[in-house]
Amino acid sequence: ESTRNRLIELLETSNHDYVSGQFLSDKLKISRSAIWKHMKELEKDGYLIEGVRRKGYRIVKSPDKVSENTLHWGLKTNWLGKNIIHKTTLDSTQNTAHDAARENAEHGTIVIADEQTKGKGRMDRFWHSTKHKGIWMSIILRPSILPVAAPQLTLLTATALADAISEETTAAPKIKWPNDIMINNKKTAGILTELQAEQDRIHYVIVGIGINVNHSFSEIPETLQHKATSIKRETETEYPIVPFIQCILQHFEQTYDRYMTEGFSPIRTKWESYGYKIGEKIKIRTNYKVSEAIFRGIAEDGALIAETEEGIQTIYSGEVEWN
Ligand code: BTX
Repeated sequence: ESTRNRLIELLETSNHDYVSGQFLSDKLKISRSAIWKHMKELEKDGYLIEGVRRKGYRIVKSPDKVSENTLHWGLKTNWLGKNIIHKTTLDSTQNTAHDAARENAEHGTIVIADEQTKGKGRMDRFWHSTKHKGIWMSIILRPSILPVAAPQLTLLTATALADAISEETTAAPKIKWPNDIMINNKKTAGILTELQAEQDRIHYVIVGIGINVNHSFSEIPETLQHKATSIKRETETEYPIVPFIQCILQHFEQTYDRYMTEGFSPIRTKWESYGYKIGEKIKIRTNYKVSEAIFRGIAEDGALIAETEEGIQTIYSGEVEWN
Protein backbone atom coordinates (compact mmCIF):
# COMPACT_ATOMS: atom_id res chain seq x y z
CA GLU A 1 0.00 0.00 0.00
CA SER A 2 2.83 2.43 0.77
CA THR A 3 4.40 1.18 -2.47
CA ARG A 4 1.30 2.42 -4.23
CA ASN A 5 1.60 5.83 -2.60
CA ARG A 6 5.24 6.07 -3.70
CA LEU A 7 4.20 4.99 -7.18
CA ILE A 8 1.61 7.76 -7.39
CA GLU A 9 4.19 10.19 -6.07
CA LEU A 10 6.71 9.23 -8.75
CA LEU A 11 4.09 9.54 -11.47
CA GLU A 12 2.73 12.83 -10.19
CA THR A 13 6.14 14.51 -9.88
CA SER A 14 6.86 13.75 -13.53
CA ASN A 15 4.13 16.26 -14.27
CA HIS A 16 2.09 14.27 -16.78
CA ASP A 17 5.18 13.13 -18.66
CA TYR A 18 5.89 9.43 -19.21
CA VAL A 19 7.84 7.54 -16.57
CA SER A 20 9.45 4.32 -17.76
CA GLY A 21 8.48 1.00 -16.24
CA GLN A 22 12.16 0.23 -15.69
CA PHE A 23 12.69 3.44 -13.72
CA LEU A 24 9.66 2.68 -11.55
CA SER A 25 10.72 -0.88 -10.97
CA ASP A 26 14.26 0.24 -9.99
CA LYS A 27 12.97 2.92 -7.63
CA LEU A 28 10.35 0.76 -5.98
CA LYS A 29 12.38 -2.45 -6.11
CA ILE A 30 9.51 -4.46 -7.52
CA SER A 31 9.11 -6.30 -10.85
CA ARG A 32 7.64 -4.69 -13.93
CA SER A 33 4.67 -6.99 -13.81
CA ALA A 34 4.08 -5.91 -10.21
CA ILE A 35 4.12 -2.29 -11.45
CA TRP A 36 1.52 -3.20 -14.04
CA LYS A 37 -0.70 -4.78 -11.35
CA HIS A 38 -0.45 -1.62 -9.25
CA MET A 39 -1.51 0.42 -12.28
CA LYS A 40 -4.64 -1.72 -12.61
CA GLU A 41 -5.42 -1.09 -8.94
CA LEU A 42 -4.95 2.64 -9.39
CA GLU A 43 -7.43 2.55 -12.26
CA LYS A 44 -9.96 1.02 -9.90
CA ASP A 45 -9.40 4.06 -7.68
CA GLY A 46 -10.36 6.29 -10.59
CA TYR A 47 -6.93 7.23 -11.92
CA LEU A 48 -6.73 7.43 -15.68
CA ILE A 49 -3.36 6.01 -16.60
CA GLU A 50 -1.86 5.73 -20.04
CA GLY A 51 0.77 3.09 -20.70
CA VAL A 52 2.78 3.34 -23.92
CA ARG A 53 5.38 0.82 -25.04
CA ARG A 54 8.97 2.00 -24.73
CA LYS A 55 7.82 5.26 -23.13
CA GLY A 56 6.23 4.14 -19.92
CA TYR A 57 3.29 5.33 -17.89
CA ARG A 58 1.71 8.64 -17.20
CA ILE A 59 -1.24 9.88 -15.17
CA VAL A 60 -3.79 11.46 -17.47
CA LYS A 61 -6.22 12.32 -14.72
CA SER A 62 -6.26 11.95 -10.95
CA PRO A 63 -9.60 11.04 -9.45
CA ASP A 64 -11.72 13.12 -7.17
CA LYS A 65 -12.97 9.88 -5.79
CA VAL A 66 -12.65 9.06 -2.14
CA SER A 67 -10.59 5.98 -1.41
CA GLU A 68 -7.95 5.03 1.09
CA ASN A 69 -5.27 5.79 -1.53
CA THR A 70 -6.57 9.12 -2.78
CA LEU A 71 -6.99 10.35 0.79
CA HIS A 72 -3.50 9.22 1.79
CA TRP A 73 -1.76 10.85 -1.11
CA GLY A 74 -0.83 14.44 -0.25
CA LEU A 75 -2.30 14.26 3.26
CA LYS A 76 -0.14 16.47 5.45
CA THR A 77 -0.84 15.09 8.90
CA ASN A 78 1.36 13.46 11.49
CA TRP A 79 -1.07 11.04 13.12
CA LEU A 80 -4.57 11.69 11.86
CA GLY A 81 -5.81 9.47 9.03
CA LYS A 82 -2.78 7.17 8.94
CA ASN A 83 -5.36 4.42 9.10
CA ILE A 84 -8.41 4.94 6.86
CA ILE A 85 -11.45 2.72 6.48
CA HIS A 86 -13.44 3.74 3.40
CA LYS A 87 -16.67 2.09 2.22
CA THR A 88 -19.09 3.06 -0.51
CA THR A 89 -22.15 2.52 1.68
CA LEU A 90 -22.47 2.20 5.44
CA ASP A 91 -25.48 2.44 7.72
CA SER A 92 -23.52 4.89 9.86
CA THR A 93 -19.79 5.58 9.98
CA GLN A 94 -20.28 5.91 13.76
CA ASN A 95 -21.25 2.22 14.05
CA THR A 96 -18.28 1.06 12.00
CA ALA A 97 -16.00 3.33 14.04
CA HIS A 98 -17.32 1.88 17.32
CA ASP A 99 -16.66 -1.65 16.02
CA ALA A 100 -13.15 -0.69 14.92
CA ALA A 101 -12.42 1.06 18.23
CA ARG A 102 -13.55 -1.99 20.18
CA GLU A 103 -11.09 -3.98 18.09
CA ASN A 104 -8.33 -1.58 19.13
CA ALA A 105 -8.17 0.66 16.06
CA GLU A 106 -5.45 3.22 16.64
CA HIS A 107 -5.91 6.84 17.71
CA GLY A 108 -6.58 8.92 14.60
CA THR A 109 -8.30 6.18 12.57
CA ILE A 110 -10.85 7.55 10.07
CA VAL A 111 -14.02 5.84 8.91
CA ILE A 112 -15.59 7.41 5.84
CA ALA A 113 -18.45 6.48 3.50
CA ASP A 114 -19.78 7.83 0.20
CA GLU A 115 -23.28 7.47 1.59
CA GLN A 116 -25.00 6.46 4.83
CA THR A 117 -28.34 4.73 4.96
CA LYS A 118 -28.88 5.40 8.68
CA GLY A 119 -26.82 8.48 9.43
CA LYS A 120 -27.16 9.48 13.07
CA GLY A 121 -27.75 12.89 14.56
CA ARG A 122 -27.92 13.62 18.25
CA MET A 123 -30.62 12.01 20.40
CA ASP A 124 -31.25 9.35 17.75
CA ARG A 125 -32.23 11.85 15.11
CA PHE A 126 -31.67 11.01 11.47
CA TRP A 127 -28.86 12.55 9.45
CA HIS A 128 -29.38 12.65 5.68
CA SER A 129 -26.20 11.56 3.92
CA THR A 130 -26.71 11.64 0.16
CA LYS A 131 -24.27 9.63 -1.94
CA HIS A 132 -21.18 11.55 -3.14
CA LYS A 133 -22.68 14.89 -2.11
CA GLY A 134 -21.10 15.41 1.25
CA ILE A 135 -18.46 14.32 3.72
CA TRP A 136 -19.66 11.64 6.11
CA MET A 137 -16.87 10.54 8.40
CA SER A 138 -15.96 9.50 11.93
CA ILE A 139 -12.68 9.98 13.73
CA ILE A 140 -11.54 7.58 16.44
CA LEU A 141 -9.68 9.32 19.26
CA ARG A 142 -8.07 8.06 22.44
CA PRO A 143 -7.50 11.27 24.39
CA SER A 144 -6.17 11.30 27.91
CA ILE A 145 -8.70 13.80 29.21
CA LEU A 146 -11.49 13.37 31.74
CA PRO A 147 -14.92 12.37 30.44
CA VAL A 148 -16.36 15.70 31.65
CA ALA A 149 -14.08 17.52 29.21
CA ALA A 150 -15.44 15.61 26.21
CA PRO A 151 -17.89 18.36 25.13
CA GLN A 152 -14.83 20.51 24.47
CA LEU A 153 -13.92 18.06 21.71
CA THR A 154 -17.16 18.92 19.93
CA LEU A 155 -16.40 22.64 20.13
CA LEU A 156 -12.84 21.99 19.00
CA THR A 157 -14.13 20.03 16.01
CA ALA A 158 -16.49 22.84 15.09
CA THR A 159 -13.64 25.38 14.98
CA ALA A 160 -11.56 23.04 12.82
CA LEU A 161 -14.50 22.64 10.41
CA ALA A 162 -15.11 26.38 10.30
CA ASP A 163 -11.41 26.94 9.56
CA ALA A 164 -11.42 24.36 6.78
CA ILE A 165 -14.62 25.69 5.22
CA SER A 166 -13.20 29.22 5.31
CA GLU A 167 -10.01 28.04 3.65
CA GLU A 168 -11.52 25.85 0.94
CA THR A 169 -14.60 27.87 0.03
CA THR A 170 -15.90 31.42 -0.18
CA ALA A 171 -18.57 30.74 2.45
CA ALA A 172 -18.58 32.46 5.85
CA PRO A 173 -19.33 29.69 8.35
CA LYS A 174 -20.79 30.37 11.79
CA ILE A 175 -20.88 27.90 14.65
CA LYS A 176 -24.21 27.53 16.38
CA TRP A 177 -23.68 26.33 19.92
CA PRO A 178 -22.84 23.62 20.54
CA ASN A 179 -22.38 21.72 17.31
CA ASP A 180 -23.91 23.08 14.12
CA ILE A 181 -22.13 24.85 11.32
CA MET A 182 -24.38 27.44 9.74
CA ILE A 183 -23.98 29.24 6.45
CA ASN A 184 -26.38 32.11 5.81
CA ASN A 185 -28.47 30.99 8.82
CA LYS A 186 -28.93 27.46 7.54
CA LYS A 187 -27.45 24.23 8.85
CA THR A 188 -24.62 22.97 6.66
CA ALA A 189 -22.78 20.60 8.95
CA GLY A 190 -23.29 18.71 12.19
CA ILE A 191 -21.06 17.02 14.72
CA LEU A 192 -21.90 14.00 16.84
CA THR A 193 -19.49 13.13 19.65
CA GLU A 194 -19.93 9.75 21.30
CA LEU A 195 -17.77 8.34 24.04
CA GLN A 196 -17.05 5.05 25.67
CA ALA A 197 -15.88 5.85 29.17
CA GLU A 198 -15.84 5.05 32.84
CA GLN A 199 -16.23 7.67 35.57
CA ASP A 200 -12.70 8.96 35.32
CA ARG A 201 -11.30 7.45 32.16
CA ILE A 202 -12.13 7.66 28.46
CA HIS A 203 -11.69 4.42 26.52
CA TYR A 204 -12.27 6.14 23.22
CA VAL A 205 -14.20 8.94 21.56
CA ILE A 206 -15.85 8.88 18.15
CA VAL A 207 -16.26 12.30 16.58
CA GLY A 208 -18.77 12.13 13.72
CA ILE A 209 -18.70 14.86 11.11
CA GLY A 210 -21.36 15.40 8.45
CA ILE A 211 -21.01 18.22 5.91
CA ASN A 212 -23.34 19.04 3.04
CA VAL A 213 -20.93 20.00 0.28
CA ASN A 214 -22.13 19.54 -3.30
CA HIS A 215 -25.90 19.19 -3.00
CA SER A 216 -27.92 21.24 -5.43
CA PHE A 217 -31.12 22.66 -3.94
CA SER A 218 -33.27 19.74 -5.12
CA GLU A 219 -30.83 17.24 -3.61
CA ILE A 220 -31.47 18.61 -0.13
CA PRO A 221 -34.41 16.65 1.35
CA GLU A 222 -37.60 18.65 0.88
CA THR A 223 -38.49 18.56 4.57
CA LEU A 224 -35.18 20.26 5.39
CA GLN A 225 -34.99 22.83 2.62
CA HIS A 226 -36.17 25.67 4.88
CA LYS A 227 -33.40 25.11 7.44
CA ALA A 228 -30.59 23.16 5.76
CA THR A 229 -28.24 24.02 2.95
CA SER A 230 -25.04 22.91 1.22
CA ILE A 231 -21.84 24.81 0.58
CA LYS A 232 -22.42 24.54 -3.18
CA ARG A 233 -25.85 26.05 -2.85
CA GLU A 234 -24.59 29.02 -0.83
CA THR A 235 -21.52 29.74 -2.95
CA GLU A 236 -22.65 28.50 -6.36
CA THR A 237 -19.47 26.50 -6.70
CA GLU A 238 -18.82 22.78 -6.74
CA TYR A 239 -15.89 21.60 -4.59
CA PRO A 240 -13.49 18.68 -5.17
CA ILE A 241 -14.10 16.42 -2.23
CA VAL A 242 -10.69 14.78 -1.63
CA PRO A 243 -8.68 17.99 -0.97
CA PHE A 244 -11.57 19.24 1.16
CA ILE A 245 -11.39 16.18 3.40
CA GLN A 246 -7.61 16.50 3.63
CA CYS A 247 -7.95 20.14 4.61
CA ILE A 248 -10.40 19.20 7.38
CA LEU A 249 -8.06 16.51 8.69
CA GLN A 250 -5.13 18.93 8.72
CA HIS A 251 -7.09 21.56 10.61
CA PHE A 252 -8.47 18.98 12.99
CA GLU A 253 -5.03 17.64 13.83
CA GLN A 254 -3.61 21.13 14.40
CA THR A 255 -6.53 22.16 16.59
CA TYR A 256 -6.47 18.93 18.57
CA ASP A 257 -2.71 19.11 19.17
CA ARG A 258 -3.06 22.70 20.28
CA TYR A 259 -5.83 21.75 22.70
CA MET A 260 -3.64 19.02 24.19
CA THR A 261 -0.71 21.35 24.76
CA GLU A 262 -2.38 24.69 25.52
CA GLY A 263 -5.79 23.67 26.83
CA PHE A 264 -9.18 24.99 25.81
CA SER A 265 -8.48 28.72 26.05
CA PRO A 266 -7.17 29.32 22.48
CA ILE A 267 -9.97 27.12 21.11
CA ARG A 268 -12.51 29.17 22.99
CA THR A 269 -11.25 32.41 21.45
CA LYS A 270 -11.34 30.86 17.98
CA TRP A 271 -14.79 29.41 18.59
CA GLU A 272 -16.14 32.80 19.66
CA SER A 273 -14.76 34.41 16.50
CA TYR A 274 -17.11 32.11 14.57
CA GLY A 275 -19.92 32.17 17.14
CA TYR A 276 -23.47 32.40 15.77
CA LYS A 277 -25.53 35.19 17.39
CA ILE A 278 -22.92 36.28 19.91
CA GLY A 279 -24.08 39.57 21.36
CA GLU A 280 -27.60 38.94 20.07
CA LYS A 281 -30.92 38.04 21.68
CA ILE A 282 -31.73 34.42 22.36
CA LYS A 283 -34.20 32.69 24.69
CA ILE A 284 -33.21 30.25 27.36
CA ARG A 285 -35.36 27.73 29.14
CA THR A 286 -34.76 27.22 32.84
CA ASN A 287 -37.13 25.57 35.34
CA TYR A 288 -40.03 25.61 32.88
CA LYS A 289 -39.56 29.32 32.34
CA VAL A 290 -38.46 30.91 29.10
CA SER A 291 -36.45 34.07 29.54
CA GLU A 292 -34.91 36.53 27.16
CA ALA A 293 -31.15 36.72 27.22
CA ILE A 294 -28.15 38.03 25.37
CA PHE A 295 -25.72 35.36 24.18
CA ARG A 296 -22.32 36.42 25.55
CA GLY A 297 -20.00 33.58 24.51
CA ILE A 298 -18.75 30.31 25.90
CA ALA A 299 -17.18 29.46 29.25
CA GLU A 300 -13.83 27.79 29.89
CA ASP A 301 -15.59 24.42 30.09
CA GLY A 302 -17.55 24.98 26.87
CA ALA A 303 -20.88 25.95 28.47
CA LEU A 304 -22.96 28.71 26.90
CA ILE A 305 -22.92 32.04 28.72
CA ALA A 306 -26.17 33.99 28.63
CA GLU A 307 -26.99 37.28 30.29
CA THR A 308 -30.53 37.55 31.61
CA GLU A 309 -32.30 40.06 33.85
CA GLU A 310 -31.24 37.88 36.75
CA GLY A 311 -27.61 38.03 35.74
CA ILE A 312 -25.14 35.72 34.03
CA GLN A 313 -26.20 32.12 33.53
CA THR A 314 -24.33 29.15 32.14
CA ILE A 315 -26.18 26.58 30.07
CA TYR A 316 -24.93 23.06 29.49
CA SER A 317 -27.37 21.46 27.10
CA GLY A 318 -30.00 22.25 24.53
CA GLU A 319 -32.20 24.65 26.45
CA VAL A 320 -31.71 27.47 23.99
CA GLU A 321 -34.14 29.00 21.51
CA TRP A 322 -32.34 30.80 18.75
CA ASN A 323 -35.21 32.57 17.01
P1 BTX B 1 -28.41 17.02 15.15
O1 BTX B 1 -29.23 16.16 16.04
O2 BTX B 1 -27.94 18.35 15.64
O3 BTX B 1 -29.15 17.28 13.79
C1 BTX B 1 -30.09 16.38 13.26
C2 BTX B 1 -31.24 17.19 12.70
O4 BTX B 1 -30.76 18.02 11.64
C3 BTX B 1 -32.30 16.31 12.08
O5 BTX B 1 -33.32 16.02 13.01
C4 BTX B 1 -32.82 17.16 10.92
O6 BTX B 1 -33.76 18.09 11.35
C5 BTX B 1 -31.59 17.94 10.49
N1 BTX B 1 -30.83 17.26 9.43
C6 BTX B 1 -30.79 15.95 9.09
N2 BTX B 1 -29.94 15.73 8.09
C7 BTX B 1 -29.40 16.93 7.78
C8 BTX B 1 -28.45 17.36 6.83
N3 BTX B 1 -27.83 16.52 5.99
N4 BTX B 1 -28.16 18.68 6.79
C9 BTX B 1 -28.73 19.56 7.63
N5 BTX B 1 -29.63 19.22 8.54
C10 BTX B 1 -29.96 17.91 8.63
C11 BTX B 1 -26.09 16.66 14.09
O7 BTX B 1 -27.16 16.14 14.76
C12 BTX B 1 -24.97 15.64 14.03
C13 BTX B 1 -24.86 14.98 12.70
C14 BTX B 1 -23.65 14.10 12.58
C15 BTX B 1 -23.61 13.36 11.27
C16 BTX B 1 -22.35 12.59 11.10
S1 BTX B 1 -22.14 12.00 9.48
C17 BTX B 1 -20.84 11.00 9.94
C18 BTX B 1 -21.22 10.42 11.29
N6 BTX B 1 -21.97 9.20 11.13
C19 BTX B 1 -23.22 9.34 11.59
O8 BTX B 1 -24.09 8.43 11.56
N7 BTX B 1 -23.38 10.58 12.09
C20 BTX B 1 -22.18 11.37 11.99
